Amino acid sequence: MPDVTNPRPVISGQYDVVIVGAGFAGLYQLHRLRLLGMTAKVIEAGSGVGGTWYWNRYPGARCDVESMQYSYAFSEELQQEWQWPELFSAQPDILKYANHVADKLDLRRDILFDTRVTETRFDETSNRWSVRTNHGDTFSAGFMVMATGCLSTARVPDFKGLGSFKGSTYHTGAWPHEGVDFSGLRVGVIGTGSSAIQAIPVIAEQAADLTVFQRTPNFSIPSRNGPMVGTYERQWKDKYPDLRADARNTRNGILAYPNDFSALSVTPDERRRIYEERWASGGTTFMAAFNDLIFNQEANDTAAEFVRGKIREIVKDPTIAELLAPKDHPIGTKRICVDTRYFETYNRPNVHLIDVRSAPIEEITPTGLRTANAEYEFDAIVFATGFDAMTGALTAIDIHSTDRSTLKQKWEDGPRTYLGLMCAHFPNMFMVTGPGSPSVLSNMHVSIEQDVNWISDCLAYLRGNGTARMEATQQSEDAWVLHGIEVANKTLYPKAASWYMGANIEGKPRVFMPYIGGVNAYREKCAEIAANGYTGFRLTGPSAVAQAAE
Ligand code: NA7
Repeated sequence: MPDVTNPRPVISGQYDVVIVGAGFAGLYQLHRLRLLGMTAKVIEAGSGVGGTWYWNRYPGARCDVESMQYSYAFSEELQQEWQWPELFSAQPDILKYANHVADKLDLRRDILFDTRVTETRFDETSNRWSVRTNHGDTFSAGFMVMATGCLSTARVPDFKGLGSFKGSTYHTGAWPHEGVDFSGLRVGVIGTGSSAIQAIPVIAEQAADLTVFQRTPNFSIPSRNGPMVGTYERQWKDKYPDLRADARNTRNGILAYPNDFSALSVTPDERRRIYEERWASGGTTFMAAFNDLIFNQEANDTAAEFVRGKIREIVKDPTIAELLAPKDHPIGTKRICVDTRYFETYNRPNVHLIDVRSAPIEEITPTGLRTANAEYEFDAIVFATGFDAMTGALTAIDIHSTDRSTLKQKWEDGPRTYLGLMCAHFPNMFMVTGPGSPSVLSNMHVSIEQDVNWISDCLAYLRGNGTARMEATQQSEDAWVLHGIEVANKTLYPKAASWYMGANIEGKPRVFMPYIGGVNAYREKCAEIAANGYTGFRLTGPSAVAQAAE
């Protein structure tokens, strides 16, 4: 039975490609397929476009990559005409941009909203996917492109008593569209990741009283956000094609003007001067202060200690400052946060910090929550508890392989892909920014365009060569997984219990999921594989695209 609250007539159809998700990846993929003359249907769970920026409407939500860089590069007209109001745009502006792109390219007519893909099966005779939705729709497609996003499955820990709370509860990743007014309320926020760090200063200004429950403190750098300055915008727009190309050739797809020398190669005074400079300019590019911060523990310690020193300077109560100063992971090995007056917020009399590492949350109660130490009463609880990152949206769908298992079963011990783009035994299924690609370690727009361009070129090649079926070989997948582990182990990243490692979900295997070799190296590898006729993939059969078009 369809599990929908809003039933509608069942739909069916045949397409060259079904795209799952209408975030920035799905929108661009649809555009590229249209340019190739292929038929495509996008299936989207939300009522609108924008993906992450459709769902994450919590107060203070904004991108931690500068907007001049966190935007599409594929259209010179688009990048020239669009004006970002702030350096780091807020969620409503980014969503406005996604809607503008959808309107400008007339994308909506091929998007099915309010619909979730629930099950997909590959028919080995026709070499086509059958795609089912929660409304009972069935679609047939030669290819599937999973543009499902890396942080799209919001997750609330399995707290005892969840649901018993009489007040209001919210998750940052599924925020009510009408907004929430916390004025005069006693609010509890659980979590201190990026979302909480952005939301807490804003909620604190509204709420009568705000209590933050912190398990692990995070490193955060001030964003120095402000209104977009005309001359700065002009500098970008005048040289956009060159600057975009430069960004694609960096490790993480962000122009950060890194210093190409070790933190240990300069005197302590010089090191401090460089950190001060980066702290003053703000943002994630702090980590580009030296070239060995993610490789060398001793170098990393200097950056971590600098930031801990800043926290101690900002937060007036030394006990709270010490609680907020991260000591359990190297800086940058959990997603570094970017904030606007986060640490300053703890100087407010209406804000309290509770350490739930030493006294964990034991139960959500009808009136609030109870930790091992005390009971707290609230009118509202905000779960800023993150996502089933990178794999959650894919394993939530029953994607059946050709060897009678599902993707969820295949990935029981951690995700396995070739280039993050395809998996063995899942023919004709592409992933945009899948696990095993740089994805969340990069400027997502850069990685999305890279993957969508590669997939689109590949589909054109398959059509041109009369190929109906493409699949990663087991051998190439195994080799890529091994390479991913080797590259990760050369860095400090595996030292952190992060969502990159699946460590935020109890029972999720601890595997470093994104590819940390750099977007530049990854791009070259993908291009080389394509240029050599898609090495590591098995290509067979008469053209599925041609068949669908007949
Ligand atoms: P994150 O970064 O996964 O943060 C989730 C937070 O919730 C983090 O502080 C967790 O602590 C905390 N958490 C999770 N479970 C619990 C329990 N059971 N008790 C107490 N605290 C808990 O998600 P965000 O939404 O903030 O950010 C995700 C990404 O979105 C971000 O990195 C950017 O790329 C954008 P923990 O650290 O696990 O101890």
